[in-house]
Amino acid sequence: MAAVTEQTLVDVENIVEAALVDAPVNISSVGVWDVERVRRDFPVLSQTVNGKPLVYLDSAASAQVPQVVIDRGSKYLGEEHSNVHRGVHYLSQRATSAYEGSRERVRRFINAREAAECVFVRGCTEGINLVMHGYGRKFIVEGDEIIISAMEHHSNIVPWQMLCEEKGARLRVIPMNDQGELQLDEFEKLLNERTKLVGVIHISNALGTINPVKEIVATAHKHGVPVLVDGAQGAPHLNIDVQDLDCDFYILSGHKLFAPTGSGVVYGKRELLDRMNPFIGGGSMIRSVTFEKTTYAGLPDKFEAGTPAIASQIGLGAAIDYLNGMDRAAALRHEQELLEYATARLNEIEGVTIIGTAGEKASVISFTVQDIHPHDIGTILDAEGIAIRAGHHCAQPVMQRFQIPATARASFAFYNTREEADKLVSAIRRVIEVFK
Ligand code: C6P
Repeated sequence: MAAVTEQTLVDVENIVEAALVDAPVNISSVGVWDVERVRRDFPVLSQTVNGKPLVYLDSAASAQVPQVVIDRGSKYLGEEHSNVHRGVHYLSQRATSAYEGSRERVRRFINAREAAECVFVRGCTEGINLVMHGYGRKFIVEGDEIIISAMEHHSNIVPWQMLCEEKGARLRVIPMNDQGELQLDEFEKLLNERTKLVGVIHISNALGTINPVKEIVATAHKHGVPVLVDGAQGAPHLNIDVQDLDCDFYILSGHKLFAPTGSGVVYGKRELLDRMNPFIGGGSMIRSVTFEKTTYAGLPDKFEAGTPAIASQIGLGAAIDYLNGMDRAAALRHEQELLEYATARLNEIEGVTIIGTAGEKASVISFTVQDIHPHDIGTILDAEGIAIRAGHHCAQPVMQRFQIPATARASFAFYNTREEADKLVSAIRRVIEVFK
């Protein structure tokens, strides 16, 4: 690999700036949410499924991708395809510029201090594992404690359990109430001099709860404990400002943020990332290698061994441009209106129980219908062209807390409509008829 000189970095910075100036902006800010107009940006939404117009209510699993993101990926593959950070040739410089331009877009989107604090990973799961290996394995020892919450996704449970097993550390869990809200007074009691990390989900994928992350961070910091926020569901539904939250790590998945799969980000404060061990070893993450000793590159390269998912990460930058080009406040308001509307209409149906009724919720509705298995609900809805998710949502402890095996889950994005909520409600009524 060619050594990265200061001149190369200056060149890349210049090209990145140029790429940012060219960023496409395709939705004007008008205050009123024109959902039909927005839907036309998402080609996948205009198809029929099982002879019915697709009603896509599974954006919490993977959000759909707008045409501008598809076009940006095609442009890279068709005109710029090449490896990054390696070549002195034209194509490699263009690819590097686009890739680093995407990082700068991420920086602005989450308001990180510097782009180097935004490490590209393939998704939230890989991101949390990066922190577990880089931070956890280096700084957590026998007898230490890690605090997570009762509503974590498996990806913010299992890595810490693996670490606890390896190190002889202990996992502590912030409990939640029957509404699916964290009990913060209990959290405060769990913090002590053995606590080395707090890991908390921003928005629960299984319940929709929006957690008061800023407050959780402030409480943990009073005890000198860093906080990792699982932002897989937070970034699509909230404006994220990592400096305001003051979190130490914020992890997000691109495919939930209208970008391709294989993209994602670990934001980390420089002072922590600098002190952490690399995650995986290989090319691109080194300063020098001899058989006796390897020294590592600076941020973010230290954590980006091997050829990254270039097309996907460039797509993430395009998705961020797309979000920046819209009236995001109106989009988020529209999602909240859908949440309220669909919640009220589902509550009208006898036999429907909504799991997760927190005061602060995002547009994710988990529910059960009598004792009908959610997989049956999902299958019947699919026949109507309605895509929901059914199962434990990789949050089995949430299911255990509510003493249910699974839920049906409808998750709404800014491209969904009231009519789609109505179709969901009618279809649930038909499910009940079928099982009568
Ligand atoms: N939740 C859902 O349907 P990956 O798969 O690595 O991109 O993201 C994992 C993840 C982590 N945290 C939260 C809060 C999540 O919601 C997810 C993914 C999907 O709810 C698939 S299980």
